[in-house]
Amino acid sequence: MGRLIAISNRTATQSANRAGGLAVAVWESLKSTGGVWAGWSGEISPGEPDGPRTLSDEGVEFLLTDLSQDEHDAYYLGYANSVLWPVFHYRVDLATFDAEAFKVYAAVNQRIAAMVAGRLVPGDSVWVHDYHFLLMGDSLRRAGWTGPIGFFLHIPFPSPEIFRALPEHPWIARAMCAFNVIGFQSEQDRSNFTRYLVEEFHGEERGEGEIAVFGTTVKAKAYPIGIDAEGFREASNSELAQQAEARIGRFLGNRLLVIGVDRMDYSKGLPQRFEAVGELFDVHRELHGNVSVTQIAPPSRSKVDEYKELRVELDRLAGRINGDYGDLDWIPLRYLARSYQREELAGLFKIARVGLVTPLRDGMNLVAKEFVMAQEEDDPGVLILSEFAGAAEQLTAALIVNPHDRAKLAETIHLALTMSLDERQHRWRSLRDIVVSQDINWWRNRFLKDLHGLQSV
Ligand code: ADQ
Repeated sequence: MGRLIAISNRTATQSANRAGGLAVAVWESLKSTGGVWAGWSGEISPGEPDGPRTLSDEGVEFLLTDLSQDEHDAYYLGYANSVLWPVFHYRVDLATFDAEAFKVYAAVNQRIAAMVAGRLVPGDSVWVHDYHFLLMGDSLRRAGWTGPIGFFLHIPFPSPEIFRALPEHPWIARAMCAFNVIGFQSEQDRSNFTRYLVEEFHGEERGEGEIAVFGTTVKAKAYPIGIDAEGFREASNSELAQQAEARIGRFLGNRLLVIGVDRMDYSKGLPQRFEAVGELFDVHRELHGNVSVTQIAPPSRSKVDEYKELRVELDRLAGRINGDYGDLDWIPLRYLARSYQREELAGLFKIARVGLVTPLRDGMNLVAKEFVMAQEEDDPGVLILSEFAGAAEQLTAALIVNPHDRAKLAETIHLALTMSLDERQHRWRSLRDIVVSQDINWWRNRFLKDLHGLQSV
């Protein structure tokens, strides 16, 4: 089998970026297949970026480029994070449409394509990741590469009505069809993309996910991403996990722990979650002093204004709940705006009675799967999962909620806190079976099988 070449904006050489599910997943898959990982170095160069740098780590070779200040502002902060991210998460209202930013976005796709194309040899397969590089298939073709190119979208693909809000949608769709295989997190995303091509460009579905459109054929399928399930279980039994358990245990006492762990992002539904927690304590006074909610949410992409506003909003909501109900020896809602190591999170998940995973939109959400793997069979916690997370298609034994329905969410937390051991075990076993059988290797193998099936293109 030829080499695998992965292209993604961030690469795992940047430890600051390892809080993202993308980095964890790609790193795991590249390490096990051996490969090359191309992307942004994380550095901004004062002038035009120099040629690429290479380095290697644990058998993975990195091919990295700096971004110019203009590229960083217009491609990364601009088009990717202030247009595509909000629109693909159904927040057209938050998008700052900017035709100039799109030009820079396209130019960065082309520049990185040229950097990678020069290194490709026949037999290689290219695997492009995420919304930063929607045009990469087309850019690589223009740079002369004729071999297989797969693409995996880690975030949702919106319904056609929302996608059409993007002024550049016809160009993006046409460029995406230069990929041979397009992977989505969920059936919902796949069907949104297919429906768009059918409605807008008279695409024809040919079965097996194949769509004939723009004079070519593209394969669009759902490949729900998994986690390193056994690795996470081990992490939950590690020394660091036990230390984290002991530390939070001193604060918890006999109280039940409800935990949420998310990057601070408006897609994660944190204000709605905090409001539901407020409602829980408004309605269920018997829980006062007996339940502690801890939300861990480290800021990310913090240079974008909406995230700063979100932080202010969360501070306000947590202040209200703790001001109303907190006592000398009880803080109802603890909110920690910082990052923890994977093992520490695993330890916290393990002793939690309830995991709150309630994004307004999420491609998959790996925290839901990690929470499941950290539980112990003799006393498992309950997962509450948003119907708008890709994970909801697989994790049907979770308590599935609409995160906008504050009263229902509050009642669902109550239900989870009072659920019998028998039901908790029953639900958890079926969740565990899915997370274990559909893990990161299952995801990678399914995708690469389809990509490698194309060696002859
Ligand atoms: P993210 O939006 O980053 O990923 P998610 O899938 O939840 O979301 O992955 C987050 C990862 O970061 C998890 O491994 C989690 O443990 C870790 N993490 C979260 N908060 C942390 C904290 N406070 N400290 C340390 N680590 C933390 C994008 C898409 C998702 C998709 C993934 C993978 O938005 O929908 O599931 O890619 O495809």
